[in-house]
Amino acid sequence: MNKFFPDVEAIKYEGEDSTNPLSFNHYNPKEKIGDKTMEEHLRFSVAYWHTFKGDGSDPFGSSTMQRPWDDIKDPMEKAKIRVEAAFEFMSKLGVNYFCFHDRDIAPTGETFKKTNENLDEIVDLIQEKMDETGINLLWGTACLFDHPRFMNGAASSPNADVFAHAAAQVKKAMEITKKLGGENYVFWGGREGYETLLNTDMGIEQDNIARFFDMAIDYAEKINFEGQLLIEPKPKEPTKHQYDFDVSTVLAFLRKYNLQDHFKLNIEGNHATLAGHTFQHELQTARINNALGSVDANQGDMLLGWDTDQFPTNVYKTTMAMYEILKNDGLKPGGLNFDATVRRPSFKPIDLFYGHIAGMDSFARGLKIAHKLLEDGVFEDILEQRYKSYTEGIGKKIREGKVGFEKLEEYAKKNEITNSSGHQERLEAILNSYI
Ligand code: XLS
Ligand code: NI
Ligand code: NI
Repeated sequence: MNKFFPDVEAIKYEGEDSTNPLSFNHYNPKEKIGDKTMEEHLRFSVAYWHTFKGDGSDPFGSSTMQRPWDDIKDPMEKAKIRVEAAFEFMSKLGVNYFCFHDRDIAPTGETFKKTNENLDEIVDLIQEKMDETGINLLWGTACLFDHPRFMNGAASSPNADVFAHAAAQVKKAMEITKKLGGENYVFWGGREGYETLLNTDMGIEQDNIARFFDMAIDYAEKINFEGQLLIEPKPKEPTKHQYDFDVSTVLAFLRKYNLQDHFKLNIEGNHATLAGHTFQHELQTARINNALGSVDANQGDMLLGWDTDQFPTNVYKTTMAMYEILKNDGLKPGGLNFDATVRRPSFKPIDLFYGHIAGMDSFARGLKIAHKLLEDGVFEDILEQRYKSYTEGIGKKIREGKVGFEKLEEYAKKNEITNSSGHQERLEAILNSYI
């Protein structure tokens, strides 16, 4: 496989001093960090939509990207060439996983039936390439936001015919995900939200989404799909207010409808910041609720209020993300999916390699630093000290539910309080010394 990116050979780890832009400085797949190799920890995945479908168009201008399939006109031919190029790209990059939406891999046909036939043909080709390269499917999903029929949402649409169509589409997407051995299935509520409450009944819409999830659980069981079901929170865009706003909102939703045992969350860096949180906040909120399933590894731009889906290159953020992931005992069967796209002026095919290499190296560095932080027990020791008052005396009684307001009043009357400093600046300096 050396047809579409002839100038690039397999990307290798060359160590920190290498200046070869087509090498890894940090990501050394077989190197052990603690008890697992880097590739086992990181489980990198390429997002089919950005890397093989993204053309650089934005609301102000048309496509800029130069891609090996540009000259091919026939949509099915193009889809096949994309598959071939994709597997050459992923093999050379050395990732073990990829993710797709149904509509990324195959073009829509005149009818629903024809669309599914197109899908089946491409899925067979993908299967062949997966067998040939050993690359696996991290997750599949359905695109329920591009087609005009989803203008008012999919499962949350006020139009029951749209709900039915969305169900049929997800049914098929689950089938192909299973067929390809997908390890997870993702639900991102593309247009599940609203533009104005003047025409929206949130109660009905959310009940309907929950019904949709019930049906998905039933169908997964029926076809014996054993992958993890994931929900990906996002606060806004494309709608003004998305129902899966952030981790806490999704957890509350799952609990209200008694769905919590069936889903984990797929957390995206840029979606966290759009919701007014840090990436780490969202990861930790999921982790402490036993719901951290997978990660869409990207970053936003602090000055832009939308989902810029940039490659994650901020080492502070990748470090704290890996810190949470290590504390979660990994992501498996989830992984780190680069839901990220090269900037519009990074239009050369080689930029696809540069983008992924930058992201992979940033996460590999984050992994090494986070591992060291944990090994040295840096923050663990600090936390232990900080919450010590709950391990003995009155604090222990509070934790164990042995005292109420009256006992605490008695205690408070007799005891003076001595507070300790949070030492935030000192902690930030310690973190710096590790980075
Ligand atoms: C969009 C989402 C999307 C999901 C998959 O903002 O991140 O790409 O990851 O549907
Ligand atoms: Ni995403
Ligand atoms: Ni996104």
